[in-house]
Amino acid sequence: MAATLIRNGRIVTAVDDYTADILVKDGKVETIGRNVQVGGDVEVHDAAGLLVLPGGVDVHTHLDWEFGPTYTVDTFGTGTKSAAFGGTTTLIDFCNQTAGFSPLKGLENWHKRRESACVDVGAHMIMLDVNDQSLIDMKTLIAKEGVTSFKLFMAYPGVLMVDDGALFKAMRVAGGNGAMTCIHAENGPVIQVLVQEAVAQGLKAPKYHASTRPSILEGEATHRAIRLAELAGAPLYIVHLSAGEALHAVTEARDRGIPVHAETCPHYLFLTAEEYERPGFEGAKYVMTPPLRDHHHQHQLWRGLKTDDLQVVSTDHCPFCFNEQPYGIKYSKQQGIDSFSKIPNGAPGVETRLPLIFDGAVTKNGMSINRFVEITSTAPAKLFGLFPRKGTIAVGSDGDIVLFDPKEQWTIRAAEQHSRIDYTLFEGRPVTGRVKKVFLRGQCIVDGANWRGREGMGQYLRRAESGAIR
Ligand code: DUC
Ligand code: ZN
Ligand code: ZN
Repeated sequence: MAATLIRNGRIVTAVDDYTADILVKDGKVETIGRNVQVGGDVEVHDAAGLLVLPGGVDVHTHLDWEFGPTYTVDTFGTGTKSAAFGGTTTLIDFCNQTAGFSPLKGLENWHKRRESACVDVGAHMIMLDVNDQSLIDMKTLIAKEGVTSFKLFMAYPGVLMVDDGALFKAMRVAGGNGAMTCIHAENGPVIQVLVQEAVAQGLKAPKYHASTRPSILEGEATHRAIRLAELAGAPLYIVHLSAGEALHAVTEARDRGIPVHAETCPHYLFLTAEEYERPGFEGAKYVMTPPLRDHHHQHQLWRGLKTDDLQVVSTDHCPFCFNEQPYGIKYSKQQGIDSFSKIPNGAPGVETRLPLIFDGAVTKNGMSINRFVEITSTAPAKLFGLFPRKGTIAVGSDGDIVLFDPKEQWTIRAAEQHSRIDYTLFEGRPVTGRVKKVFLRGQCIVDGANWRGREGMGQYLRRAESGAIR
């Protein structure tokens, strides 16, 4: 592969901030220095005036994902292209074990779908059926396939939920073999009661999605997951944390030295449950799980990012079109037009994570650019066995690099994004800070508005041990 030189940029990692040139050869950073000299066969990019950041690492996406009777609308091709335009060069995507089948079979199916990926992708395995054989298969996934994290659901009884005994057994195997347990922490059976009661009373609008999933049930499940992980001796990662009660449980455990980690998502940081009051069926766009919360939770999430009780901002990119598109009804929110309980749970976001967090955290909230890099790239790479290959700019690391203009002002528009989704949660929102160029292993794949990547160029990431920031 040809070499690439990025000149004169301000390189910012989770710890560094300096101006230098970066030479990437054969996909890896070869040299970082001043006035690096190269021959005419090297593609040169001038980064003067721009930030030079490690490619974003988004450890929570659902591409081409089966969820009950629904499917997310992005293929790996479209979802990863969208990620690239948003400055993200690494995804860890969720792969399902189908109940009654081995998780190894789930991985095999996922590999067929991920062949069209344009950026590098790893897999978390969602365990639906925890039994003697699947516990052995977990060890195979860790040792042979580089799948070093597992997600288990405490919500969705009858669809995705596993009981506490299964949760505990899976945690013990994961923790004992160098893997992270990721938990969707909401009390599913109690939510089911609330949903059934609401439906019986004829409450149909999208806003009842939020009122039937109160934050106290996220707090309870988070606390329970932490206690089970503690007993199992397993590191834990709470996905899509939205509620102050849940953060309180994480903070308390971390203060006791328990290896508990958590992510939140841009929608919980910037949007509130008021979105469900939109006219007509519009609130369905905001139906994701957990739901958007009241404003006071946001203060706590920002506090958590500041004090490192929250380590990661990921997207939970789980796109279902608002209107039925040529792909069909099973990919759209319209499935739930008659009842909030049938609205597919999930929202898009993979393309807007970096600009939203840069704007909301760095430009408007005083977060350092180092911390911005840490929560969007370095910490997720470390927690999930990808560091230092991903998550930083250093000699020997992959040449995954983003040139970012911290001053450019622009407006988020769904029509300008690259996902198959037909809306964004942030339509019309002005932001400062924009991705200008993106390099995947040294190759320029995004150049302003131009796409220079291709489907199939993304590599599978066989990950090392997960579960700790070392
Ligand atoms: N949990 C997720 O992580 N994504 C989509 C739906 C859900 O419940
Ligand atoms: Zn979840
Ligand atoms: Zn998710």
